[in-house]
Amino acid sequence: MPTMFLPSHRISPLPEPLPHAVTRHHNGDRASCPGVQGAAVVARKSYAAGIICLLCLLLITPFVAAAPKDRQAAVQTFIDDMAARHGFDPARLLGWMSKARFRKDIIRAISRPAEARPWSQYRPIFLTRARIEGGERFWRTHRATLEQAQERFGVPPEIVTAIIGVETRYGAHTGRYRVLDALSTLAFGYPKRAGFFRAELEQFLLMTREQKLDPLALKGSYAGAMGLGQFIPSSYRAYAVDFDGNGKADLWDPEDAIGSVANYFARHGWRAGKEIAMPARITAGADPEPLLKAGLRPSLSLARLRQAGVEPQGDPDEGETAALLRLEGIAGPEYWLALHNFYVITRYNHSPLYAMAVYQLSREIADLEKRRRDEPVPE
Ligand SMILES: [Ca+2]
Repeated sequence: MPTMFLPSHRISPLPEPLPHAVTRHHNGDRASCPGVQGAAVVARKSYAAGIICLLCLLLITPFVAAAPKDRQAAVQTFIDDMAARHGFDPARLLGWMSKARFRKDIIRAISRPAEARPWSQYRPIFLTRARIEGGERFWRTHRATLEQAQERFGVPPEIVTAIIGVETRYGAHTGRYRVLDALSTLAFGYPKRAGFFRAELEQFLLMTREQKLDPLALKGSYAGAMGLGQFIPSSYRAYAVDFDGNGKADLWDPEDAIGSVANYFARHGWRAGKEIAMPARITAGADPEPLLKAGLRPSLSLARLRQAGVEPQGDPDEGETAALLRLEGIAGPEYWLALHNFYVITRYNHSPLYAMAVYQLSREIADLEKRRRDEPVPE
């Protein structure tokens, strides 16, 4: 059973929106609450602090049983820090954190070693008939929004659609974990990535305040990624846009998700109308190893690649630079030129297999969309 981080001593309704520039000071009315292992609890009035302490004491038993002392202390430090730096009401924060549940299944999920699947096994997960059909349907349903996103950000519909398809099957699976549970569990129960997830928890609380969202209500992946495009909180704050203009960037809403994914790509340097990747052939006797070691950044000129025996199987723009990739395909090694826009896809997820899956899915979706548009089938 999931266990709590802190005792619940206050029912917190929707977060009270606070302008994030405002920092509240509590000089003079800081009261120490022994119920939270000596950690300070800030209250505006001393009698309020007294009531809080009393409630802490009343509810301490399940908490002590549930959470190690160092975790309680880390949570309290986090609360104090959020109050001092961002002007959050500490009692409200304590209310939220007391409802956060420590989930061992999240620790297990993140601790699982990443499987190094070869491309031959990775590709069939994403390049399925259902996902291609789903992409064409998503495109048809959201055609106007996808076209607006292309106009504004230069990112084509098939790329935005493929990202949303790979991440969440077009919104069908946006995550079943409460984001507050996921981020709290990883921030305070997974030392290996504690710094990263504490920063994401901070971003999450800032984001819910800015967007007037309930931090207890939002769900996402076990790592706290949210919405159709699975943005972590720092990305949400940096790249989410209110694309339908209703005053809120809501990444569970397809229109806002489409605009936000396109914005993410634009901000990471997507070049409109440019190629992404193309197959390459290695001429007999050539040794591609040194070129493969150059990494994912597109740092090799086409002249250098040709000189080393790499022949692009396409018509690349001669000004482009590329990286050379080797993937273990069903029929043996496949070589690919990964161009600048391929590198941009890896800014969304660093795996070259991920980027290749997105690229190939985008091509399949675009082909199907074109066929259906040319020859509409009766529904
Ligand atoms: Ca919106």
